[in-house]
Amino acid sequence: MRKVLITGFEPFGGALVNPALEAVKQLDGFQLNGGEIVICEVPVTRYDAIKAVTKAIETHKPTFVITVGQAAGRNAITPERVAINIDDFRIPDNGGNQPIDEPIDEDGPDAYFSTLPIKAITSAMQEKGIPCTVSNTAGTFVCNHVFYGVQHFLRDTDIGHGFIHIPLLPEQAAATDQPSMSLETIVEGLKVAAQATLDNKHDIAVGAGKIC
Ligand code: PCA
Repeated sequence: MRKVLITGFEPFGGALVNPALEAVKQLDGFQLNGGEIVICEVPVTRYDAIKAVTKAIETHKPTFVITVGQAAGRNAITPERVAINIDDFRIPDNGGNQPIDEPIDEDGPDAYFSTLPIKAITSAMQEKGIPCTVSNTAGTFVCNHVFYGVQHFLRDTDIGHGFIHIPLLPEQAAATDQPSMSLETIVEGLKVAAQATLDNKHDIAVGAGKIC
């Protein structure tokens, strides 16, 4: 049975919930066509976050890993294309760390691309009526940090990994002008992402480019 490890971050920045953690809690043990979802909770703390995911990889021995985090301001589920080798935290993480322009790995390459079929994932969600677009930046906070660190850890393996950002929940956005998405839609979207990952050994050639 192939396993897809889906990880979710704890709340950060003073928030009481993180939609990523709420969503993955509902995905534990979900049966895919030809696989099963396993989950893990990840601290929003530099390096501890990478360790939590690599420990879960060693425990579960998944075929694929999908790391998931919240992105305030996004109006769709957004599979990330690229992780960059930089920590530049606008706010302290949950461990009080606030690096500015420090490399995540001094000896690592500048960037890693997602090894998930991000276009196939995006198309599969859109076909189900779930708003989903490819993102070309995972930021420079703990989500990008984990995306980069896990890609680096998996660089010589055939385990696929990528990061998906999700919007705020309606209750988080209620008193703001931020976009949001229901937990039900986010959970469904991540199930579709996991299934599309299992179903697409190679990504599909669909344009998702952006002009600035
Ligand atoms: N989002 C933050 C870190 C944890 C999370 O869920 C980010 O985008 O970096």
